[in-house]
Amino acid sequence: MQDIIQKITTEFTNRFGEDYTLIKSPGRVNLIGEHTDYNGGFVLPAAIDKSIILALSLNSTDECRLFSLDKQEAYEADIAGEIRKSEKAWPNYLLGVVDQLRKHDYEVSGFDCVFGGNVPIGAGMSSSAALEGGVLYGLRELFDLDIGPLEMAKMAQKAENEFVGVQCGIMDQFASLNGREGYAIKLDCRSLEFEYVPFSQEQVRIVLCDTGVRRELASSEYNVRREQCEEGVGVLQKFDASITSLRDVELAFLLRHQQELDPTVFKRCKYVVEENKRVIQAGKDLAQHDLEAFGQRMYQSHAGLRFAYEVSCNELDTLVDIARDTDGVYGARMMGGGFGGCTINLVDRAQVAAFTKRIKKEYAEKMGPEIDIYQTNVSRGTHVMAETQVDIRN
Ligand code: GAF
Repeated sequence: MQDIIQKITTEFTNRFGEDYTLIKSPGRVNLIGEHTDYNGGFVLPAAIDKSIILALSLNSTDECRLFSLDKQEAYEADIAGEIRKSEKAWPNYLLGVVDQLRKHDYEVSGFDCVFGGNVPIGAGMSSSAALEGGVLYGLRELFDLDIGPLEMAKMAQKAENEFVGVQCGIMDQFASLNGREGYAIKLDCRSLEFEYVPFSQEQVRIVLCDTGVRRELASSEYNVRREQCEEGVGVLQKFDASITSLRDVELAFLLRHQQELDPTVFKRCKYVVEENKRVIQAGKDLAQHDLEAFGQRMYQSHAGLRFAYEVSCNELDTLVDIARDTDGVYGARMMGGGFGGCTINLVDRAQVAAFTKRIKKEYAEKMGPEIDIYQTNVSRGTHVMAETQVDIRN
């Protein structure tokens, strides 16, 4: 990370000068609770030690001057009037945030920003939420805006919905902005009430296995899943007007109304209703340090995502199958939106090396390519690292 910080500060200094605020904004893992956030349900994510770093400063113009270190690409946008979407994808993550600030009547004018990081793109670790939250946090600092953490998460989510076009829920932005070192976050995505659940990595490590698969269809299929859930709610509401999301639906009620639902919609709804229950139980398992029980729920979650929600893929299933057969693994499942990206594995600390070796070898034998494996630590959410170049160590 130190080398990335150095590159960003050097690039910023060369392009825009020596005054900047440095923000660190983490990616996230999700222990359990997939595709529940936009259904008003529960999730159990945590911020991690892979981050996007942003250097920002005011420039007293009406221009946003942006530079992506990873792409080695600059972009300038006039933000005097309405904020217009860029034809390139990456500037929209930042412009979407400026647009949200304007829509909420916060005064924002021109700024300079250089950013880059080590959250693998498209791997399901939420590099996009890290960027959105990071730029929002940075602009809050620069313009001294009075925005609370919950409002920030909502605005960062909206930026993605409206400027990037993925109808994501709030989990990723919330986790990135509000993470705490050594804790997972049990979040009620409807009320935004949350509690920090201690997640000690003394006994267990979070290991991410990256299939390397990045599929275009991920975002279109994501939006389709959302619509199917909404269709289900629309039907079920006719039988109980108090239902506003799948969060309100009991399994027995759903089963009673199976015939009224399209079979695919029924499958999707059933998965969500069951996953919500699992998150609540898994939160208790974690609080009681019952990793065995927690891990079993991860496998159940994966099976639901694979067979009922149908957002997994052969590569992810293969990784979970190998993990299940490997000593020292408490649980494994696909993580994030699906169709590629990573599996999350809870692995006994003493067995991590053996696990890594075995999964790399078996995956390559079965599927061909080598996979990337990351060990992660549960870390602090978005924060200011330094106001100038002097202190860039934390
Ligand atoms: C993506 C989305 F951005 C999240 O809001 C969430 O829905 C997740 O997929 C699935 O749980 O990461």
